[in-house]
Amino acid sequence: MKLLSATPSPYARKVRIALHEKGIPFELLTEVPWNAGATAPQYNPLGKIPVLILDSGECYYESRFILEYLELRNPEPPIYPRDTRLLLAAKRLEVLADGACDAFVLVFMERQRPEAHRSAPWLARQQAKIAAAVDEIARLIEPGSEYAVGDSFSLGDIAVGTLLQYLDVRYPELPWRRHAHLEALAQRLWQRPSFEQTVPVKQTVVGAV
Ligand SMILES: N[C@@H](CCC(=O)N[C@@H](CS)C(=O)NCC(=O)O)C(=O)O
Repeated sequence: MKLLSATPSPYARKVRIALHEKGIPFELLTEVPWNAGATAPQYNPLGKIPVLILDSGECYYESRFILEYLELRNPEPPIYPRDTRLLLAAKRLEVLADGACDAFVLVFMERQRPEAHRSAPWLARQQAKIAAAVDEIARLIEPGSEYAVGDSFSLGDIAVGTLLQYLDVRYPELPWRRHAHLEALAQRLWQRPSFEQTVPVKQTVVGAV
């Protein structure tokens, strides 16, 4: 199978980490989805990466849906906790982390505009969402726990570890490290080979979007 990806994308990274953790071989196709000529619309009507392209040509898009596909088709090792309470807790962390990334994508696009055309209230609105989501993630994760939920690596770790490193690359002014237990969790997660091999790298968007 192939994964259509972008180097800074936290959504694509979630999938890359899951593929790595599950030991599933794949070919990585990288593009800048915002640039003219991006191939994402050929595979995903929504025109977004990540897209998982199966050998049959069937495509799965939307990171949460791709992760569900991977878990259903390749249940071992699990990234979805088997305990319902822990599964819901992990999915809540994913909702918050994805939502913070969504808000940051809006900030990023707004910052692409000439300064005079930027909306300060819009930027503040999105930035407040990111800060609130990070604070809620910090509240939900027990200080001192080795993993985001329960006692094993899961979707919750993928979502939170990915969000925090994305913020470091794209939004370093956010002081998320004031949550010391999040910093400790992130440092542990980032040492896993699946995180080390997928560190986000900035891309340059060419032209107006
Ligand atoms: N909710 C989607 C978000 C994916 C997304 O926003 N991808 C961005 C790159 S990080 C993209 O491809 N944007 C191109 C566009 O919207 O045209 C997911 O989880 O997969």
